[in-house]
Amino acid sequence: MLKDATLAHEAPPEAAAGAAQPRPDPDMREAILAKLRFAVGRDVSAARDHDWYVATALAVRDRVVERWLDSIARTGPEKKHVYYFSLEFLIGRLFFDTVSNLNIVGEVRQALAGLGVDLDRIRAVEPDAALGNGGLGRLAACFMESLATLDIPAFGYGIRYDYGLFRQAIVDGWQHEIPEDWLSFGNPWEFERPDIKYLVRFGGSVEMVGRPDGTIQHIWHSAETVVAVAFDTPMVGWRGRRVNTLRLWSARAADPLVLEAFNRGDHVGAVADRMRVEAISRVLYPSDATPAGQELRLRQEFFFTSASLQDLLRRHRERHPDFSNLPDHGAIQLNDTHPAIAVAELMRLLVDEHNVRWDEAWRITTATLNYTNHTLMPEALETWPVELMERVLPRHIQIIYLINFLHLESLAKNGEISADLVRQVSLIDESHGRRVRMGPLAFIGSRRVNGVSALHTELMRKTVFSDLHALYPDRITNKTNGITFRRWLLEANPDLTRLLVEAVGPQVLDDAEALSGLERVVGDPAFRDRFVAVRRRNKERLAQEIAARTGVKVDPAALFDVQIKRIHEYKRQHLNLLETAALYAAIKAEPNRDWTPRVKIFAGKAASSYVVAKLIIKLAYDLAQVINNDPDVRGRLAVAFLPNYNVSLAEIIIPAADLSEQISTAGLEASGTGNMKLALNGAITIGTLDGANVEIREQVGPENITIFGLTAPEALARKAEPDHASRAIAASPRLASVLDAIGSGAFSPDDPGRFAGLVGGLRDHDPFLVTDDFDAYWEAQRGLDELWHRPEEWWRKSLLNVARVGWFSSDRTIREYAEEIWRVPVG
Ligand code: 26V
Repeated sequence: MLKDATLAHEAPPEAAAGAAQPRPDPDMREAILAKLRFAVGRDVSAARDHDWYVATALAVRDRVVERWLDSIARTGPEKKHVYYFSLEFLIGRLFFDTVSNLNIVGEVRQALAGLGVDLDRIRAVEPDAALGNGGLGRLAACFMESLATLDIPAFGYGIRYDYGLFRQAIVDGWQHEIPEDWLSFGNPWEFERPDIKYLVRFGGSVEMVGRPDGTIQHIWHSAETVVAVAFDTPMVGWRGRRVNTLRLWSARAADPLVLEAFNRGDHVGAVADRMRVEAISRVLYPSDATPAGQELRLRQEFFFTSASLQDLLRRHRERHPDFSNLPDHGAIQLNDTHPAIAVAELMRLLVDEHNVRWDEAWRITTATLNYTNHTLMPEALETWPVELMERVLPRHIQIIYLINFLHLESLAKNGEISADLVRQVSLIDESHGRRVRMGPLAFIGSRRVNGVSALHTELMRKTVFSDLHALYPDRITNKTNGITFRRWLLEANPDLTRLLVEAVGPQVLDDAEALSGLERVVGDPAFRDRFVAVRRRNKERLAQEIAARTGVKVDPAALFDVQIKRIHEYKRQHLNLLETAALYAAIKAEPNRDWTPRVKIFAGKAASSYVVAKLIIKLAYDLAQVINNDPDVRGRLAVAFLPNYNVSLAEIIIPAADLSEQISTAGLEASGTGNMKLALNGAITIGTLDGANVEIREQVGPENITIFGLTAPEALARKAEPDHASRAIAASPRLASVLDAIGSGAFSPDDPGRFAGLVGGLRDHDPFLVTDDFDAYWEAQRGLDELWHRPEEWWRKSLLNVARVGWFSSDRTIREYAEEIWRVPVG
């Protein structure tokens, strides 16, 4: 029998983590006090929140280090390691994650309370480690946690950016970007390793020298040398079973360069060179819209890839006579094409630096590397101008040419190949200037290539990689994304977690599939009431946050309708906004109907150069201004755009969401992972048959998700019809009128033409099929309005979502990678 709701609520959140009732831990108290005094240099009487945060983090870190060293010690050198290469790790805060995974929340809370300090206050002081843009970077962070949880020896490799993803300020509805100086107060989680450093070279020329045996040696005379210095952050798995290393590289000028310049008397030049070198790890590129294309980005990609490869080759050589068994001891995962230069760099290191024969080096490379694709949008696929590569990486372009030659030659050997096929599968794109295509390079250099949802992987096989797939039919495999339940359930939603533990038992903390035990209680009214009460508290907390951040007051009893993700035309926040404006008009036209009270909640950043995305934010803001200030709709409709979406804000919004908006144009969202986080916390999804939504529908059952709109093949066909938008608009008076209103300035009286271009674009081409899906979306939303009036049914569906999404744990995803791609044992 379940206990009374209030009792459950009053239990400390750490009970959710399955800890025995916390025992007072004098060691923790003393450790915190010692850190405060001797590491922070403050007396108790003078200590502020930040000092307490650092002191506690350092005390906790000591316990992490014990397990970290232990993990390394018990992982014999012969054990196979996974190396996750990623330009992005979107980690968020580490303090509570670490404390929670070590199962010491209770001890830490008590120790702090005894010192008059509130754990929840000091944990909020920590800045987010925002070393990523969105889904791809957050996936890397979830994977690092699951790798440690599954006791798989692994390194994450990336860049230690001085500045993470910009902070978003909204000024009068317009996005402003503010540098994210996350390291300005220091970072208690990282260990600088001045002794672990590698030289990464750029530019110059290549000399060819004949060897006595007739082969040719290539000597790269580089123009510039950069030092990559390691910074290690421990990644703690669930229950602290294993601690892995996230190794991020920072760029430093090589001293000789400075000295030489000084000797020439060129102080200014020396400083400028130093700046240019250190710029490599200065800032994360904030675009997930179009590949950056600039030289600095290519330098970042090569910088961290080369340092990481040198690091793992060095470790291999300390234990093995040669590299022939490298694939038995390491598996490298390339997170998208950002580290795809690894194909050429690993070949160069093996052939040029370690004198491995080309064929043997190719065998080793293609048995070690694997590549994950995260988007099929043509404009997003990375290519680099040949001219730029020749200048920045002169030896690598030669290697790429040779790989390409051998690749095309092997096709020719296997039969006729047409000029067309060569054009399709060549690594060099000749269609608009000569460019190196990084996707095909990664494909050819990898043992396995994977997509991130079933639909996405199928589309990879049929579209972008169809020709390569025909040549290598076993290479592409699917690995549907997942999320770590520790952060997105246990830590973000402790009250729900506590309830779930009571309902299905503590094994749910270790095994996401145990959530299915909830099926037994979905019909129990007492349980449902408690579930609704937990959600209500989460919604009250979000309402407070909305008021604090935007001044908008919202009713926690209303349906919280949430769209949180990067702002993108393909994600179609503007479809949601058109529906919002249409709903506003409908409420005004029929004020006495029994409208379902809704709060439309948006959050997300736009790439700084993405003009339309910024205009979409402005539209959300302008709609909010009008709607929130109109007494006719008060209590029925409100709109809030929450500024500066990041991992920490997601942790507040997700547990409070009733409705999850996953409305991308079908075929364009590779997977989505926010969709999983929201369903796990009890939101019902309204979505298209896109990305992982397809598999969410399979898991939760079609009756527990609201699917609308064109399917991927339908969308493709519709887009080809030149007049699709005008026909859709002509067929929908509601759509026509909402477009007229927005386009003519009804929501922007200060600048009536502000949205004319946005609306004009929809009328003219509408490449993302907003107009085509509008009516179906409207109808789906009205169906949900009605469902909200039948709370028993709504909460049953909501609970069934929680019960049936265990499969989307990143533990399951990582287990699949481990078994099928990396071939490493799972603990
Ligand atoms: C997307 C787009 C779309 C519009 C045109 C240009 C462009 C460029 C890049 C991207 C996304 C870059 C990679 C990425 O973040 N992909 C995301 O990866 C997530 C993890 O696999 C996945 O859940 C998201 O669906 C996918 O967008």
